[in-house]
Amino acid sequence: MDDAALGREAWAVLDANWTGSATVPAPGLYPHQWNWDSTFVAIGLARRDTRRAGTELLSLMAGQWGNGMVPHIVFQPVRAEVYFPGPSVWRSREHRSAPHGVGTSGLTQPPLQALALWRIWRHAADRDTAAALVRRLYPMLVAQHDYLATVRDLGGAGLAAIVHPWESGMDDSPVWDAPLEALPVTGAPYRRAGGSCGEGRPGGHHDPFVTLALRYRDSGYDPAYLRDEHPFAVEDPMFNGIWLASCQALAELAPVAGADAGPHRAAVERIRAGLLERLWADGLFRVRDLRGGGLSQVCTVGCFGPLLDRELPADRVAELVGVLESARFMGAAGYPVPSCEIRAQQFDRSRYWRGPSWVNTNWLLRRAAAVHDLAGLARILGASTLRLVRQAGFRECFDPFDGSGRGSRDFSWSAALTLDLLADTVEE
Ligand code: 2M8
Repeated sequence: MDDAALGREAWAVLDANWTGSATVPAPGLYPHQWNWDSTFVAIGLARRDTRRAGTELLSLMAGQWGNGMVPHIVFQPVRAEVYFPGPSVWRSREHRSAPHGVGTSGLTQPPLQALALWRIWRHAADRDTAAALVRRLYPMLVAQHDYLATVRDLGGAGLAAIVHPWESGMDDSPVWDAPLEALPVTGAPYRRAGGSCGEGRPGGHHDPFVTLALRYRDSGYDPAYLRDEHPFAVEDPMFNGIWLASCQALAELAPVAGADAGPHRAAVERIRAGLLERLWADGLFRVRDLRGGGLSQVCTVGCFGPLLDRELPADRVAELVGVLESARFMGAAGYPVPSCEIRAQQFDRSRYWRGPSWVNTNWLLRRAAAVHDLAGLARILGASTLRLVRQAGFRECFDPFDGSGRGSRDFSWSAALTLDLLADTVEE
């Protein structure tokens, strides 16, 4: 299939998954708006349709809570209970800080929105529309970052902690196994049958996910409960790497919004220092369990998140890229980048976030390669990602050895980021 035909197919997927104001991740299993899915979609739309990219972000931010948190799901009014856990589980409308016009989850996801806005700004043909969008979104993004820097600095060292595996976006990653196993057992069952990577998502395994969500909800989504009692609190290098890149983006967008870039630059320095001091060990960034488990041993694609920092010291960049290109990750996979280190005991080529390759993480690593002027690596990542979708379609994820598709079909971020890759030559 030539590039033009692939691009048309990608647009058709995005149009089919468009609700009129937002794009759902995939038909069927995911009928609502997800935080980072929508933001990847906005990145894909950025070069061709500034207005629709803006609408996508604005509809997500309509779910923002008064405390600044941007929820991981904004529920669509129709088919609200098709997805578990739906609005009746989260009960966001009962919380004074949550928006009342729309139901949301009570958790967040990687804060990619400022980076997406920067991409929209950078690529927009219509400068006035883009500038107006920046001015509108900027205060919302500042509030989001303030929330992360205050309520979520559970380790007290400048990093944001996640309080549920769903917040990472990499739900079943083996890095959560140890903190989840340490949780007290309770009877809150995960009720969804099947699943997107249904072959790899046994319901029982997700019971602790429900327990954690209910405990946080029943605290009244209380910051003091998160700080003092919540049993899952983890500093994740991908979440914080994305946050850092979004702070760099806000620093560049601040003058467009008539604001001072200084606080964003200070945040970048703070997050970088936190990453290097707290998460770096044995040549990689690792996940830190704040509830006593220390640094994780298993390495996943999330360990490369801080490569998104264009000012990461060159020796760290070289070490990380060495691991990424080695047989532990890209070097032994036909279709990079596996979501878990291949030689790890926990690696599973078909199980959701425990081995398959994903378009969104490939895109992030490709951007990281580009910001460090690693043109060869960026080219390989772009070309192998396009090879995956050409051969298997816009699937949710892919077998890293033979490239076969896994999980949902017509998956929005796979289609949207394909558009970006098709439009791109190595940049920055
Ligand atoms: C997956 O997560 C949701 C929960 O948020 C689920 O499994 O039900 C993850 O792959 C996540 O990264 C993604 O945002 C979401 C929707 O595509 O699905």
